[in-house]
Amino acid sequence: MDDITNAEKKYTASDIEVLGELEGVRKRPGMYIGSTNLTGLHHLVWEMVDNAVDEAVNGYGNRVQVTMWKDGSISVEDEGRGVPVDIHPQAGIPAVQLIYTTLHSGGKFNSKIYQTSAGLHGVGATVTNALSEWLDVTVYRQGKIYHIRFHNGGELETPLECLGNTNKHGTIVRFKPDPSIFPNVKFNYDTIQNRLEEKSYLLTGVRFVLKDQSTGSTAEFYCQNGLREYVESLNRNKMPLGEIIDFKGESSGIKVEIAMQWCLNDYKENIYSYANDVRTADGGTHEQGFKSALTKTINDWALQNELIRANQSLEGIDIREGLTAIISVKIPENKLEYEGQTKGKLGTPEAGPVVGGLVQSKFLYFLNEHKNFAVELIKKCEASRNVREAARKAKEAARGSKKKSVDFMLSDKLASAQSKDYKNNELFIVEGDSAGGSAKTGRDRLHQAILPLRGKPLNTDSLPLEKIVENVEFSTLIQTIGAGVGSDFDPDDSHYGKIIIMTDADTDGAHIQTLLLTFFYNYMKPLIDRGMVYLAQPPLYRVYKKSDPSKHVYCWTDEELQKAKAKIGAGYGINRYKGLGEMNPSQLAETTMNKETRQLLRVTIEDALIVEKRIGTLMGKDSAPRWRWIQENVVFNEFDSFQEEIKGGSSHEKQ
Ligand code: 1YM
Repeated sequence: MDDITNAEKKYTASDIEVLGELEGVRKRPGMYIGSTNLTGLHHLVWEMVDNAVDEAVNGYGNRVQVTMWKDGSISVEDEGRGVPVDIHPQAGIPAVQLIYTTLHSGGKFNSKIYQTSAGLHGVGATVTNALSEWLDVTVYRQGKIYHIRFHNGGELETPLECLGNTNKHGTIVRFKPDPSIFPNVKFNYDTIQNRLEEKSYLLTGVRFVLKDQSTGSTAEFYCQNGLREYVESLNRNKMPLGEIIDFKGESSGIKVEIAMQWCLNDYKENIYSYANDVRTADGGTHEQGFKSALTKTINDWALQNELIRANQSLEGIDIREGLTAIISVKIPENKLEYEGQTKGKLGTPEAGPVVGGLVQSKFLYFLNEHKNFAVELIKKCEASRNVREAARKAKEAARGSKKKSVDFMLSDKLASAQSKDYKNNELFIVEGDSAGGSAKTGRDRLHQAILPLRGKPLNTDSLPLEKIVENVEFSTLIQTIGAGVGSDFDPDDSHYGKIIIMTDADTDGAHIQTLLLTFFYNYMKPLIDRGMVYLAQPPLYRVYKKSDPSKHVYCWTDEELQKAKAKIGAGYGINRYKGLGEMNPSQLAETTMNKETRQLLRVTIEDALIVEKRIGTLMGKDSAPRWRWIQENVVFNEFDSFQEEIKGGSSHEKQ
């Protein structure tokens, strides 16, 4: 303990350096956590969860708890060895203090074969500290309880102290994010819950607990069958073809685990890959190895069993339609490579052949053992190919010789933009003919096109593409965008840089938004990934001066309404807009369409995985839970730095 009291030392050169590093993180948070929107905010939690999980993976403790507190702080707790507290020989300060205040201390303590931390390699503790109003670390280690506290972005507030004896071991980190860094400091229960659930599938045997002290909600995730349960949960609301297939293997020091299942009423490929338990959203060598081996194995088997001829081989894209697959690889630190700036794409070359070899041997064995299934699967792949070819022919026909007649066919509904500068063109999909009329009159003809929708669009979830192309509204939309559909969709061909959904601000409008977003998500997902889909934001009120109505203010929220009333002063009148149709063309243009004055919300999907899992439930007959879910999970934001989440009900029950 003497050592620890010595830590209350005076200001030294190394302290100045520390402050410089923390200041660096505060100046450029984006470099460390990507952004300061909600994704960045939650990154702070993932860093702490990863540190706790690393400890469990190394065999110390098997329970990780996250608690959301009423004061807006959050804590992460593990039952590991406790962060070391002894004085670091060179730095002369307790190890825990060093770990939480310097950017390069992590590596010195981390001597693991498989680096699992999501990107920050042990500097996560410092980054979280630097971006917090305050942060408390409580360590239960070797029979003692220790505590240290930082404030104002990592400044030491309470030096390490010993609080007494204990027979527990582990670490609790509690922190409150700094509101001067994050525009929105409210943690989202669902986001955290989903991340913990995902972790529980990857790390079998670790129990994850989430508690929200404000609402009393709790969730617990524990799983023994790993990836099988993961696939099961993703396919919960679908019609599977055959059972879940899984296999494991290891070669060249790389461990591989795969689980997969095809579904009949899903038309996407749902492949989620991980390297050392961190999601590789952009795939990489492991995913590539999986895909090539899958294609080869199925074609070889089909050929051998005379189900296809030599020149008729099936394409990967048709084989993967409706497939849900989880690929998890564990790669030793010295072989771990990523491609590009982010950690989204695995680069380790050996991972390809290791995964591929495993799939070829084990999946071939499986097909031989399950001949009926194999025959059904190949039939399904052929059906996918036929549909895809029909769609391609239709697209070529539309693009090529028949171009004029397509324009003609569209012309009665679509008011097209004059410019051919596609990137700067905008397509407004407008609810109702009357609003469509106003929008046509009020728009910027050079760059804005209007496509009015009559009534509710078709619910496209689980519908085969053939049925969707038969639907007039959707076939018009597909042709208007001009970039194909489904596996054939190429966002580079889009005739519009922004696709803007403009509906009334009521439940019908919300339902139409959901139905259109479902279609974009299932059949034109790259549009969402590239941030090309937006929701228009018509104002809810106009407050004007009765004696001079040219003096007026538009309001989008009740708060703005109160301010506007005060601003206009005595003798004000209020228009409450129930729908787009209540505005005249110039009002609609000024408030909702004009680039200079409108507000747009960009649609981004925080985590496609969450959407995938939930969308089946969402697209049921009852629209209320669906809309609530969209409100809670789809983040609508205009700029990356300004992220607004439209909150629905406060319930957090699992759907
Ligand atoms: C809620 C957060 O950080 N637990 C935790 C962290 C560490 C240790 C134990 C630990 C590691 C080692 C030896 C070792 C450490 N993390 C770091 C760094 N929970 C939480 N529990 N003894 C204890 O790796 O050898 C350093 S120690 F740098 F990654 F942050």
